[in-house]
Amino acid sequence: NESSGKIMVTGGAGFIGSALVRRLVADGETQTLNFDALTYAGNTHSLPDPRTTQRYRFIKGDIRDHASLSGAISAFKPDIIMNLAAETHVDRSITGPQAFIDTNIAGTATLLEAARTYWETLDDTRRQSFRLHQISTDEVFGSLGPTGRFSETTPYAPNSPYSASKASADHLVRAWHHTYGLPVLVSNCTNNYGPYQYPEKFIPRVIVNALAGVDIPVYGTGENVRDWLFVDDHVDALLAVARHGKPGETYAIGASEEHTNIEIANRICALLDEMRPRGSGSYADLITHVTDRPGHDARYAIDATKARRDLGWQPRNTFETGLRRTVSWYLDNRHWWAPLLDREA
Ligand code: NAD
Ligand code: TDX
Repeated sequence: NESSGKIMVTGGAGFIGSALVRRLVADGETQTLNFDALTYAGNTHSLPDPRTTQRYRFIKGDIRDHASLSGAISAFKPDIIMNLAAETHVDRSITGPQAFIDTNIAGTATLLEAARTYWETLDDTRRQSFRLHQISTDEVFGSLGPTGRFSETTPYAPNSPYSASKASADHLVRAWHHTYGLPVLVSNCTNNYGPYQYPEKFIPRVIVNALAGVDIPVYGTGENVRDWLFVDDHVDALLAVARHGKPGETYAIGASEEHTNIEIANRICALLDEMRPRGSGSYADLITHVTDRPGHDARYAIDATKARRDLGWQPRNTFETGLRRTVSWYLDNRHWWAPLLDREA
């Protein structure tokens, strides 16, 4: 059965994790355990209420805490563990790298050990079918020039404290497979966007600043390119990898939607001009070029041929449709994001 089984999601109160949890709880028969430390990026307002369904449980816990992790794992007995718990904002990794090293590297190592201890106690059938899925990023591959794309065979060359910490985690996951035989999967996805993304990230930052009538900060020239995937399409890919991927393999995920930052800022402003016209002028008047991010990667792009071929995955949204859905969601859900801005002020 596609949707049966028990899935433990770490980091399920974040942007992508909450989209995954909402999907699992809405679909079928899956029992879902969400294990999340609720850092600044974790938000229970993005999640179902555990009191309304038997199929969803939430534990506030830290992946760096071996005792709490192994307690949760041995009580829940997952068939699949999907690790989305991470520090994720590149700019924060530049001003404060230690949390990235602690959660992304040490936390992943702690999770691998807790998962291995549990996995070794399983009977043969369940040992064979168990999966640990590490959710990674295309940023581990470094920066591209104007041409070419990353794929599963691209060597790792991370440039920021964030991407170096994610690369380290991926190497640990690989080693736990090679050394102990733990059935692991890794997926490396491009930039995600969509509802419930914390307004420190570029696309929600543009939307909420425009609506507040304050400067929209574009780093440097704005010519940097990212390859964008709508978050629900990433959730489709994650479930395909977790349920149908081959242990020990990695999957590159992306929709081949490459856009420069300046183009995106202008497109969001044009959508807002259409959906919520300003009194005077265009929202684009707020776009301001600011000091560049140190070590700012020029371009990311993914060749997702393997995931499309081996898993039959394909994105359902174009950037056009996904961006429109995202802008409307932020227009309709100010109550979700406004308190986050107040907290930062
Ligand atoms: P996010 O920052 O929105 O959420 C991270 C979640 O992890 C939060 O709920 C937070 O409370 C939790 N968390 C942090 N430290 C923890 C710890 N020590 N123990 C338990 N929980 C902890 O992140 P996101 O954008 O949803 O990203 C999820 C994963 O996907 C990350 O591994 C990230 O590297 C990866 N990824 C993200 C993108 C993207 O564009 N957002 C793209 C590719 C890959
Ligand atoms: O205010 C801004 N102005 C700006 O020009 C911000 C926040 C960003 N930018 C630029 C930097 C990047 O070129 O926009 C681009 C996207 O920036 P982010 O949203 O910070 O994403 P990025 O650095 O590309 O990393 C994201 O994608 C890969 C996620 O944050 C990572 O967690 C994921 O792994």
